[in-house]
Amino acid sequence: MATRSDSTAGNWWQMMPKVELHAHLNGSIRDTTLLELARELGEKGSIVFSDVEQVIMKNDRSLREVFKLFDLIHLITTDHKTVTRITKEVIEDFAAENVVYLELRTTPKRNASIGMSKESYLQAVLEGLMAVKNVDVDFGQEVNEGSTGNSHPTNDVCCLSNKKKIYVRLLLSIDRRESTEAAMETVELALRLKRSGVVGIDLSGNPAIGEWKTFLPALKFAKEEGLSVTLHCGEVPNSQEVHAMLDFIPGRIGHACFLEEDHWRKLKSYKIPVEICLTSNIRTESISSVDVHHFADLYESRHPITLCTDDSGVFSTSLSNEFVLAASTFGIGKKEMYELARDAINFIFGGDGVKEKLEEIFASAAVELEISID
Ligand code: 6MZ
Repeated sequence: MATRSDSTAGNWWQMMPKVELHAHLNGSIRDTTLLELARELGEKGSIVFSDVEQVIMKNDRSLREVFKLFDLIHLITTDHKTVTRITKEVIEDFAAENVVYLELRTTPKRNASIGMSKESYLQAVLEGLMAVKNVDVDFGQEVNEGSTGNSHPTNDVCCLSNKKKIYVRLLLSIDRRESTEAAMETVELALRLKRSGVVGIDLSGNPAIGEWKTFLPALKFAKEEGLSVTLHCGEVPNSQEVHAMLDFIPGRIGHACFLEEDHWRKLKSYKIPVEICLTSNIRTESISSVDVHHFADLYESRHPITLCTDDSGVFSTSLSNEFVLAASTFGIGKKEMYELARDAINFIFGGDGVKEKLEEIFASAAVELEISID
Protein backbone atom coordinates (compact mmCIF):
# COMPACT_ATOMS: atom_id res chain seq x y z
CA MET A 1 0.00 0.00 0.00
CA ALA A 2 1.30 3.46 -0.88
CA THR A 3 2.11 5.74 2.03
CA ARG A 4 2.61 9.50 2.09
CA SER A 5 6.34 9.09 2.54
CA ASP A 6 6.81 7.28 -0.79
CA SER A 7 6.97 10.57 -2.64
CA THR A 8 10.02 11.65 -0.65
CA ALA A 9 11.68 8.22 -0.56
CA GLY A 10 15.42 8.15 -0.97
CA ASN A 11 16.07 11.85 -0.67
CA TRP A 12 18.35 13.62 1.80
CA TRP A 13 15.52 15.05 3.87
CA GLN A 14 13.97 11.67 4.26
CA MET A 15 17.30 10.12 5.26
CA MET A 16 17.85 12.73 7.95
CA PRO A 17 16.77 11.45 11.40
CA LYS A 18 13.90 13.46 12.76
CA VAL A 19 12.09 14.03 16.05
CA GLU A 20 8.32 14.55 15.88
CA LEU A 21 6.79 16.16 18.95
CA HIS A 22 3.36 17.34 17.75
CA ALA A 23 1.34 14.67 15.94
CA HIS A 24 -2.30 13.81 16.66
CA LEU A 25 -3.13 10.14 16.09
CA ASN A 26 -6.48 10.69 14.39
CA GLY A 27 -5.05 13.50 12.28
CA SER A 28 -2.25 11.31 10.96
CA ILE A 29 -4.28 8.52 9.33
CA ARG A 30 -3.55 7.50 5.73
CA ASP A 31 -6.25 8.72 3.32
CA THR A 32 -6.41 5.20 1.86
CA THR A 33 -7.26 3.75 5.28
CA LEU A 34 -9.85 6.43 6.04
CA LEU A 35 -11.55 5.84 2.70
CA GLU A 36 -11.51 2.07 3.18
CA LEU A 37 -13.07 2.39 6.65
CA ALA A 38 -15.64 4.91 5.38
CA ARG A 39 -16.57 2.57 2.51
CA GLU A 40 -17.16 -0.27 4.99
CA LEU A 41 -19.41 1.96 7.11
CA GLY A 42 -21.18 3.09 3.93
CA GLU A 43 -21.89 -0.54 3.03
CA LYS A 44 -23.40 -1.08 6.48
CA GLY A 45 -25.62 1.96 5.86
CA SER A 46 -24.19 3.93 8.82
CA ILE A 47 -22.96 6.79 6.59
CA VAL A 48 -23.32 7.92 2.97
CA PHE A 49 -19.91 7.09 1.51
CA SER A 50 -19.92 9.59 -1.38
CA ASP A 51 -20.61 12.52 0.99
CA VAL A 52 -17.86 11.42 3.35
CA GLU A 53 -15.40 10.80 0.51
CA GLN A 54 -15.72 14.41 -0.60
CA VAL A 55 -15.05 15.71 2.90
CA ILE A 56 -12.01 13.46 3.37
CA MET A 57 -10.42 14.37 0.03
CA LYS A 58 -11.02 18.13 0.31
CA ASN A 59 -7.70 19.94 0.67
CA ASP A 60 -8.46 23.49 1.75
CA ARG A 61 -10.13 23.69 5.13
CA SER A 62 -10.65 26.51 7.59
CA LEU A 63 -9.85 25.80 11.24
CA ARG A 64 -13.60 25.43 11.92
CA GLU A 65 -13.97 22.88 9.11
CA VAL A 66 -11.00 20.91 10.43
CA PHE A 67 -12.83 20.24 13.67
CA LYS A 68 -15.94 19.09 11.78
CA LEU A 69 -13.67 16.71 9.88
CA PHE A 70 -12.32 15.35 13.16
CA ASP A 71 -15.85 14.56 14.34
CA LEU A 72 -16.31 12.60 11.12
CA ILE A 73 -12.96 10.83 11.48
CA HIS A 74 -13.85 9.84 15.04
CA LEU A 75 -17.14 8.39 13.81
CA ILE A 76 -15.18 6.26 11.36
CA THR A 77 -12.27 5.21 13.59
CA THR A 78 -13.49 4.90 17.16
CA ASP A 79 -13.72 1.19 17.82
CA HIS A 80 -10.96 -0.83 19.43
CA LYS A 81 -9.86 -2.76 16.35
CA THR A 82 -9.62 0.35 14.20
CA VAL A 83 -7.77 2.33 16.85
CA THR A 84 -5.18 -0.46 16.97
CA ARG A 85 -4.90 -0.50 13.18
CA ILE A 86 -4.47 3.25 12.73
CA THR A 87 -1.90 3.41 15.53
CA LYS A 88 0.16 0.67 13.88
CA GLU A 89 0.00 2.36 10.48
CA VAL A 90 0.82 5.81 11.82
CA ILE A 91 3.95 4.46 13.56
CA GLU A 92 4.98 2.64 10.37
CA ASP A 93 4.56 5.82 8.31
CA PHE A 94 6.60 7.98 10.66
CA ALA A 95 9.33 5.32 10.88
CA ALA A 96 9.39 5.01 7.08
CA GLU A 97 10.55 8.60 6.78
CA ASN A 98 13.16 8.26 9.51
CA VAL A 99 11.37 9.75 12.45
CA VAL A 100 13.49 8.21 15.21
CA TYR A 101 11.53 9.63 18.14
CA LEU A 102 7.80 10.26 18.04
CA GLU A 103 5.61 11.74 20.73
CA LEU A 104 2.18 10.69 19.55
CA ARG A 105 -0.77 12.39 21.17
CA THR A 106 -4.35 11.21 21.29
CA THR A 107 -7.56 12.00 23.14
CA PRO A 108 -8.79 9.01 25.19
CA LYS A 109 -12.41 8.41 24.17
CA ARG A 110 -15.41 6.81 25.74
CA ASN A 111 -18.20 5.14 23.78
CA ALA A 112 -20.51 3.16 26.03
CA SER A 113 -22.43 1.65 23.09
CA ILE A 114 -19.38 -0.42 22.12
CA GLY A 115 -17.98 -0.87 25.62
CA MET A 116 -15.17 1.63 25.15
CA SER A 117 -13.75 3.44 28.16
CA LYS A 118 -10.87 5.92 28.11
CA GLU A 119 -8.69 3.14 29.48
CA SER A 120 -9.74 0.54 26.89
CA TYR A 121 -9.19 3.13 24.12
CA LEU A 122 -5.63 3.54 25.37
CA GLN A 123 -5.16 -0.21 25.58
CA ALA A 124 -6.14 -0.37 21.90
CA VAL A 125 -3.48 2.26 21.15
CA LEU A 126 -0.89 0.22 23.06
CA GLU A 127 -1.92 -2.89 21.11
CA GLY A 128 -1.22 -0.87 17.95
CA LEU A 129 2.30 -0.05 19.15
CA MET A 130 2.91 -3.73 19.84
CA ALA A 131 1.46 -4.80 16.49
CA VAL A 132 4.18 -3.04 14.48
CA LYS A 133 6.39 -5.72 12.97
CA ASN A 134 8.66 -4.14 10.37
CA VAL A 135 10.21 -1.64 12.81
CA ASP A 136 11.43 -2.04 16.38
CA VAL A 137 9.25 0.11 18.58
CA ASP A 138 10.60 1.19 21.94
CA PHE A 139 7.80 2.76 23.91
CA GLY A 140 9.56 2.58 27.27
CA GLN A 141 7.19 -0.12 28.32
CA GLU A 142 7.42 -2.49 31.20
CA VAL A 143 5.94 -5.70 29.79
CA ASN A 144 2.70 -6.68 31.53
CA GLU A 145 2.25 -10.29 32.44
CA GLY A 146 -0.48 -11.81 30.35
CA SER A 147 -0.17 -9.16 27.63
CA THR A 148 -1.44 -10.54 24.37
CA GLY A 149 0.64 -8.18 22.27
CA ASN A 150 4.00 -8.72 20.64
CA SER A 151 6.01 -6.53 22.99
CA HIS A 152 9.65 -5.73 22.39
CA PRO A 153 12.54 -5.62 24.82
CA THR A 154 13.32 -2.13 26.11
CA ASN A 155 17.08 -2.51 25.76
CA ASP A 156 18.96 -2.42 22.52
CA VAL A 157 19.19 -6.17 21.97
CA CYS A 158 16.45 -5.74 19.40
CA CYS A 159 18.83 -3.69 17.23
CA LEU A 160 20.91 -6.74 16.47
CA SER A 161 18.08 -7.57 14.09
CA ASN A 162 19.21 -4.60 11.96
CA LYS A 163 15.63 -3.42 11.83
CA LYS A 164 14.91 0.25 11.93
CA LYS A 165 14.08 1.51 15.40
CA ILE A 166 11.66 4.17 16.54
CA TYR A 167 11.20 5.48 20.06
CA VAL A 168 7.54 6.25 20.70
CA ARG A 169 6.13 8.03 23.71
CA LEU A 170 2.48 8.97 24.26
CA LEU A 171 0.78 12.18 25.30
CA LEU A 172 -2.85 12.03 26.39
CA SER A 173 -4.90 14.93 25.07
CA ILE A 174 -7.61 16.77 26.92
CA ASP A 175 -10.23 18.03 24.46
CA ARG A 176 -11.38 21.60 25.11
CA ARG A 177 -14.96 20.30 25.02
CA GLU A 178 -14.31 18.30 28.19
CA SER A 179 -15.28 19.14 31.79
CA THR A 180 -12.84 19.53 34.69
CA GLU A 181 -13.77 16.02 35.87
CA ALA A 182 -13.20 14.46 32.44
CA ALA A 183 -9.84 16.25 32.17
CA MET A 184 -8.88 14.96 35.61
CA GLU A 185 -9.83 11.43 34.54
CA THR A 186 -7.43 11.70 31.59
CA VAL A 187 -4.60 12.84 33.87
CA GLU A 188 -5.28 9.95 36.26
CA LEU A 189 -5.19 7.55 33.32
CA ALA A 190 -1.88 9.02 32.18
CA LEU A 191 -0.45 8.48 35.65
CA ARG A 192 -1.58 4.84 35.67
CA LEU A 193 0.01 4.34 32.24
CA LYS A 194 3.36 5.98 32.95
CA ARG A 195 5.00 2.56 32.71
CA SER A 196 3.51 2.04 29.27
CA GLY A 197 5.22 5.02 27.71
CA VAL A 198 2.80 7.84 28.59
CA VAL A 199 4.97 10.86 29.36
CA GLY A 200 2.64 13.83 29.31
CA ILE A 201 -0.60 15.68 28.77
CA ASP A 202 -1.72 17.89 25.89
CA LEU A 203 -4.54 20.42 25.80
CA SER A 204 -6.10 20.58 22.33
CA GLY A 205 -9.39 20.67 20.46
CA ASN A 206 -11.34 23.53 18.95
CA PRO A 207 -9.70 26.69 20.38
CA ALA A 208 -12.96 28.62 20.08
CA ILE A 209 -14.49 26.35 22.72
CA GLY A 210 -13.85 25.99 26.46
CA GLU A 211 -12.16 28.07 29.10
CA TRP A 212 -8.68 27.85 30.57
CA LYS A 213 -10.02 27.73 34.13
CA THR A 214 -11.89 24.50 33.33
CA PHE A 215 -8.66 22.63 32.54
CA LEU A 216 -6.29 24.30 34.99
CA PRO A 217 -6.96 21.98 37.99
CA ALA A 218 -6.18 18.87 35.90
CA LEU A 219 -3.12 20.46 34.28
CA LYS A 220 -1.78 21.60 37.66
CA PHE A 221 -2.33 18.11 39.05
CA ALA A 222 -0.49 16.61 36.06
CA LYS A 223 2.48 18.88 36.66
CA GLU A 224 2.56 18.17 40.39
CA GLU A 225 2.57 14.43 39.66
CA GLY A 226 5.56 14.73 37.34
CA LEU A 227 3.85 14.59 33.95
CA SER A 228 5.03 17.02 31.29
CA VAL A 229 2.44 19.33 29.78
CA THR A 230 2.13 20.87 26.32
CA LEU A 231 -0.63 23.32 25.39
CA HIS A 232 -2.19 24.39 22.10
CA CYS A 233 -1.68 28.09 22.66
CA GLY A 234 -2.77 31.11 20.63
CA GLU A 235 -4.41 29.20 17.78
CA VAL A 236 -7.02 31.95 17.77
CA PRO A 237 -6.75 35.45 19.25
CA ASN A 238 -7.31 35.20 23.02
CA SER A 239 -4.86 37.47 24.79
CA GLN A 240 -5.89 36.68 28.36
CA GLU A 241 -5.73 32.95 27.80
CA VAL A 242 -2.31 33.17 26.14
CA HIS A 243 -0.96 35.08 29.16
CA ALA A 244 -2.45 32.52 31.55
CA MET A 245 -1.03 29.63 29.52
CA LEU A 246 2.47 31.14 29.41
CA ASP A 247 2.36 31.88 33.16
CA PHE A 248 1.59 28.19 33.73
CA ILE A 249 5.04 27.57 32.19
CA PRO A 250 4.21 24.42 30.23
CA GLY A 251 6.99 22.15 28.96
CA ARG A 252 6.16 23.24 25.40
CA ILE A 253 3.42 25.04 23.48
CA GLY A 254 2.03 24.32 20.04
CA HIS A 255 1.18 26.79 17.21
CA ALA A 256 1.52 30.27 18.83
CA CYS A 257 -0.11 31.92 15.80
CA PHE A 258 -1.88 34.80 17.51
CA LEU A 259 0.65 36.06 20.01
CA GLU A 260 1.11 39.78 20.59
CA GLU A 261 4.27 41.69 21.49
CA ASP A 262 3.97 41.20 25.25
CA HIS A 263 3.22 37.49 24.75
CA TRP A 264 6.36 37.08 22.63
CA ARG A 265 8.40 38.84 25.29
CA LYS A 266 7.04 36.53 27.96
CA LEU A 267 7.48 33.40 25.83
CA LYS A 268 11.08 34.30 25.13
CA SER A 269 11.93 35.20 28.70
CA TYR A 270 10.46 31.89 29.93
CA LYS A 271 12.23 30.06 27.06
CA ILE A 272 9.21 27.80 26.43
CA PRO A 273 9.88 25.62 23.33
CA VAL A 274 7.39 26.05 20.47
CA GLU A 275 6.08 23.22 18.29
CA ILE A 276 5.90 24.79 14.83
CA CYS A 277 3.35 23.38 12.35
CA LEU A 278 3.91 25.31 9.10
CA THR A 279 1.59 23.48 6.69
CA SER A 280 -1.20 23.18 9.26
CA ASN A 281 -1.09 26.91 10.05
CA ILE A 282 -1.21 27.84 6.37
CA ARG A 283 -3.94 25.34 5.47
CA THR A 284 -6.17 26.53 8.33
CA GLU A 285 -5.41 30.15 7.38
CA SER A 286 -4.16 30.90 10.88
CA ILE A 287 -1.11 32.41 9.13
CA SER A 288 -1.60 34.14 5.77
CA SER A 289 1.51 32.78 4.03
CA VAL A 290 4.52 30.76 5.02
CA ASP A 291 7.07 33.55 4.44
CA VAL A 292 5.48 35.64 7.22
CA HIS A 293 5.33 32.73 9.67
CA HIS A 294 6.72 33.39 13.18
CA PHE A 295 9.17 30.54 12.56
CA ALA A 296 11.52 33.15 11.04
CA ASP A 297 11.67 35.39 14.10
CA LEU A 298 11.92 32.51 16.57
CA TYR A 299 14.64 30.84 14.50
CA GLU A 300 16.67 34.03 14.15
CA SER A 301 16.37 34.83 17.83
CA ARG A 302 17.48 31.26 18.66
CA HIS A 303 14.33 30.57 20.61
CA PRO A 304 13.79 26.78 21.14
CA ILE A 305 11.59 25.48 18.32
CA THR A 306 10.82 22.17 16.69
CA LEU A 307 9.18 21.47 13.32
CA CYS A 308 6.11 19.22 13.48
CA THR A 309 3.35 17.89 11.21
CA ASP A 310 0.31 18.34 13.53
CA ASP A 311 -2.04 16.25 11.35
CA SER A 312 -0.06 14.72 8.49
CA GLY A 313 -3.14 12.92 7.11
CA VAL A 314 -5.55 15.84 7.29
CA PHE A 315 -3.02 18.30 5.83
CA SER A 316 -1.30 15.86 3.42
CA THR A 317 2.19 16.49 4.69
CA SER A 318 5.14 14.65 6.23
CA LEU A 319 7.89 15.77 8.58
CA SER A 320 10.40 15.67 5.71
CA ASN A 321 8.11 18.03 3.78
CA GLU A 322 8.01 20.41 6.73
CA PHE A 323 11.83 20.55 6.77
CA VAL A 324 11.96 21.13 3.01
CA LEU A 325 9.36 23.88 3.33
CA ALA A 326 11.25 25.68 6.12
CA ALA A 327 14.62 25.33 4.35
CA SER A 328 13.34 26.62 1.01
CA THR A 329 11.17 29.43 2.41
CA PHE A 330 13.72 30.82 4.84
CA GLY A 331 16.89 29.96 2.90
CA ILE A 332 18.37 27.71 5.59
CA GLY A 333 21.16 25.26 4.69
CA LYS A 334 21.16 21.51 5.26
CA LYS A 335 23.65 21.62 8.14
CA GLU A 336 21.49 24.16 9.99
CA MET A 337 18.36 22.10 9.32
CA TYR A 338 20.12 19.01 10.65
CA GLU A 339 20.98 21.00 13.78
CA LEU A 340 17.38 22.12 14.10
CA ALA A 341 16.24 18.48 13.90
CA ARG A 342 18.87 17.36 16.41
CA ASP A 343 18.17 20.18 18.88
CA ALA A 344 14.60 18.93 19.26
CA ILE A 345 16.11 16.18 21.45
CA ASN A 346 16.41 18.84 24.17
CA PHE A 347 12.64 19.37 24.23
CA ILE A 348 11.37 15.78 24.29
CA PHE A 349 9.37 14.63 27.31
CA GLY A 350 11.13 11.24 27.29
CA GLY A 351 13.93 10.59 29.79
CA ASP A 352 17.69 11.17 29.72
CA GLY A 353 18.43 7.60 28.59
CA VAL A 354 16.44 8.16 25.39
CA LYS A 355 18.10 11.53 24.85
CA GLU A 356 21.53 9.88 24.91
CA LYS A 357 20.42 7.25 22.39
CA LEU A 358 19.04 9.94 20.10
CA GLU A 359 22.28 11.95 20.30
CA GLU A 360 24.12 8.82 19.14
CA ILE A 361 21.68 8.28 16.27
CA PHE A 362 22.12 11.87 15.06
CA ALA A 363 25.90 11.72 15.40
CA SER A 364 26.21 8.59 13.30
CA ALA A 365 23.72 9.89 10.71
CA ALA A 366 25.85 13.02 10.25
CA VAL A 367 28.50 10.95 8.49
CA GLU A 368 26.01 9.47 6.05
CA LEU A 369 24.45 12.88 5.44
CA GLU A 370 27.90 14.40 4.89
CA ILE A 371 27.37 16.93 7.66
CA SER A 372 30.42 17.98 9.66
CA ILE A 373 29.41 18.49 13.28
CA ASP A 374 31.39 20.86 15.48
C1 6MZ B 1 -6.29 21.81 18.08
C2 6MZ B 1 -6.26 19.66 17.26
C3 6MZ B 1 -5.65 20.11 16.06
O1 6MZ B 1 -6.80 13.06 19.71
O2 6MZ B 1 -8.53 11.98 18.27
N1 6MZ B 1 -6.43 18.35 17.16
N2 6MZ B 1 -6.56 20.51 18.26
N3 6MZ B 1 -5.73 22.30 16.96
C4 6MZ B 1 -5.39 21.49 15.92
N4 6MZ B 1 -4.86 22.06 14.80
C5 6MZ B 1 -5.41 21.93 13.52
N5 6MZ B 1 -5.44 19.03 15.28
C6 6MZ B 1 -5.92 17.96 15.97
O3 6MZ B 1 -6.71 13.37 17.23
C7 6MZ B 1 -7.61 14.33 16.72
C8 6MZ B 1 -7.92 15.39 17.76
O4 6MZ B 1 -6.74 16.18 18.01
C9 6MZ B 1 -7.08 17.53 18.22
C10 6MZ B 1 -8.58 17.64 18.12
O5 6MZ B 1 -9.14 17.53 19.42
C11 6MZ B 1 -8.94 16.42 17.29
O6 6MZ B 1 -10.25 15.96 17.51
P1 6MZ B 1 -7.09 12.36 18.42
O7 6MZ B 1 -6.18 11.18 18.17
